[in-house]
Amino acid sequence: EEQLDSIMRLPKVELHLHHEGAAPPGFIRGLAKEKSVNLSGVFKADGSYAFRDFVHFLSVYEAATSVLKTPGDYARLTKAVLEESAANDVIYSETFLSPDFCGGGDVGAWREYLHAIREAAIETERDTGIILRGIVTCIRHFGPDQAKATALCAAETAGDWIVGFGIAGDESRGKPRDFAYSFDLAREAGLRLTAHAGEWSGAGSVREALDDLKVERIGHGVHAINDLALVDRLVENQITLEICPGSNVALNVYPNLAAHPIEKLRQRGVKVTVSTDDPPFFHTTMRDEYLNLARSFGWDETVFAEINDNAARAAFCDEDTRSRVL
Ligand code: ES4
Ligand code: ZN
Repeated sequence: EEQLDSIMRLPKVELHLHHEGAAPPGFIRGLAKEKSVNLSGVFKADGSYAFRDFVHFLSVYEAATSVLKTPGDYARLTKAVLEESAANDVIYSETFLSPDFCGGGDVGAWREYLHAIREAAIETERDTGIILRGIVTCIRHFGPDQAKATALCAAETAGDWIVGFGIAGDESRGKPRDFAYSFDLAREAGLRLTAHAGEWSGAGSVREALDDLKVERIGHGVHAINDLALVDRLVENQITLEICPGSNVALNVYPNLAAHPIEKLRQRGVKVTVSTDDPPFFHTTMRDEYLNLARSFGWDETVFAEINDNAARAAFCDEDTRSRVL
């Protein structure tokens, strides 16, 4: 128990966190009340987020985040999110941000949202030490045209603390290659690349993300375990997986943590990392993730040191920043 306690309190690098998806339900409910927005259907009777499955989750997510209307709202959200992460001993966090939710794809509005988020992050870094970097993310089910607008926003704001470009959303819609233009544009602007793949689709979607989008990290990627030649490729090319075990169990990708392939992938030499995805939606925190992995797989501090080192090395920040979290 004493050992679990010190594992829980280890400093952590988190690479896969959706900025709005980290909003505590009480925060969203409070904003809805202030703005007289009706959020019926978003919450269960106990106050937690209500959803049946992943596609329903995406629509509840959009409804909940519709109360985030101004750069000031995002500043408040950023403080709430980073304070919660810091309370879980997270020292460095990369969050997914979308112009689709922040200004509707207009570059000028997007800049104002980013400025507000950045100011709030600097203030929270001063108070808690936590470092924030941003990954601009297009939404797959909004289609390739909207993704191009997102990539243009990303290219315009690359550098400083905006370090990456990615894709999230409904994996059943479209193909990675439909988004290749946007990823090329982001890469040429100097952004590092990651893509959600292999969460809802099979190992083939991970191959497509690598071949067609040329990403260096994969969000989830857990279904790679069904294709051992692909696993070898991930090992050889040091592709890091942003694994979110609690999210996968909450959304029933796996029935329980014992059935989750994170340990098999790690044993085969894949660079695995641990993140929370949308923590209040999935009733998890970084401390919970660490505790549950220690309990399910018997991971000790040496294993967590390896996991966290993988995350620090795969972080999209500059080398000075990396040296502060290694
Ligand atoms: C997601 Cl678009 C989006 N938002 C939050 N979490 C996600 N997971 C996959 N796509
Ligand atoms: Zn995600």
